[in-house]
Amino acid sequence: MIGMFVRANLKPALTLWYNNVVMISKSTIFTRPWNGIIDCYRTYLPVSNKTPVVTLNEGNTPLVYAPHITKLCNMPGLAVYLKVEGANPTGSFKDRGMTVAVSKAVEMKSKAIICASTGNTSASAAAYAARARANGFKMDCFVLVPKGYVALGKLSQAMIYGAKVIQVKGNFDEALKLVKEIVEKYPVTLVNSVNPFRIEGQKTAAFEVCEQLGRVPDVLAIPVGNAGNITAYWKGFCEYTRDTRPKMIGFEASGAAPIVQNKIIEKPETVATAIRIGNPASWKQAVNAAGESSGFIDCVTDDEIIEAYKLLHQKEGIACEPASAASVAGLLKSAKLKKIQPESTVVCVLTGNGLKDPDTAIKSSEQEKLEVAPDLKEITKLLGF
Ligand code: AN7
Repeated sequence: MIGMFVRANLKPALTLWYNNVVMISKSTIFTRPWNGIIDCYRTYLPVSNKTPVVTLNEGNTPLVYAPHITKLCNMPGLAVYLKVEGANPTGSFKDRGMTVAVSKAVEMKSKAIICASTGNTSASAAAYAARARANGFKMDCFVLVPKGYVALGKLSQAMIYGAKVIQVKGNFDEALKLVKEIVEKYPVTLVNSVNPFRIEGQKTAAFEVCEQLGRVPDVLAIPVGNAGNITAYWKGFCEYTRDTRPKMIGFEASGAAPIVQNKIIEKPETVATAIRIGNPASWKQAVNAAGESSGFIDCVTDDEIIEAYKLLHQKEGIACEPASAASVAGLLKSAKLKKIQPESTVVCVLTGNGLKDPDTAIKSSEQEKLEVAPDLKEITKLLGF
């Protein structure tokens, strides 16, 4: 009854469902549509049959082999895979957490959600609030974002999904402090990753990685901002299997590296605005994940981030936003320093979609803007023929 990819030590629900395919025997395969992470991993999540599931069919994102990055690491037997979380409904991993957080908010009769955000959380919250309304519930969405430091795609998402967007003349850390004060006094649910339901939902990405790979990876490389996602992946791996766990290696941007520097950064700065965070809410949990897994948390410069961002697009054909490229930049840095073992299977998490930040894409592309008359000769000359 067990397919070739399914390991003997998996728990029942995971043994039964391999990527939404139930393998009865090698010759009999039943499939059903993908209905999101709560549907697939229900037994691992804090939901009951009374929870009204608010979903956009998030999850089930591609895991893609990366031949060029594998080669660049220059280590015998190493293999690098990319978990493309930009393929989620609003273009980031936040959707995994938001489906659980908003479903639970609805279950608890909440009528409004709020978050502080560097952009992706606000886009996701706005979308799932809209979906809750579609399901017949009252659900307002309020988002506080740092003015001038949110990528264009994300800001436009929060606005068109119908959230009330408040641009704060301050940074993310200040905005988070404010929303924490607001939820103390007013009837509104906080959906930042300090909400434990967010972590529960996001841990499902670790389940998927193991299922898609057919094994637990040796190393998981991940960007670190507010440190919720590294916390969630570690929880997921710990729940998935007892005997093998990956080394968790997390990467902050060097201008916003409170964990690496072991101090709060009052004025964080980085091109990767998603992780422009100076006082991460899940700081301790991130340090714990790195420590328990024999991994580490390091930082990468903006130049290293942009270099990885360009090579992901140009040498792998895989799009992501700058913050996501921190995982690959970090892996390349670590491989060079021999902090990765040969023969390792490495998964880099690409947290957000490339279309989120068109400004940085255009700035980084170094393409000349070629403009000509509609003239065949002129054009073929430009093409080099
Ligand atoms: C693309 O949206 O914090 O370490 O407010 O958007 O779990 O914070 C975004 C974070 C990495 C870091 N990559 O994840 C927000 C927000 C992308 C992100 C991170 C974020 P955490």
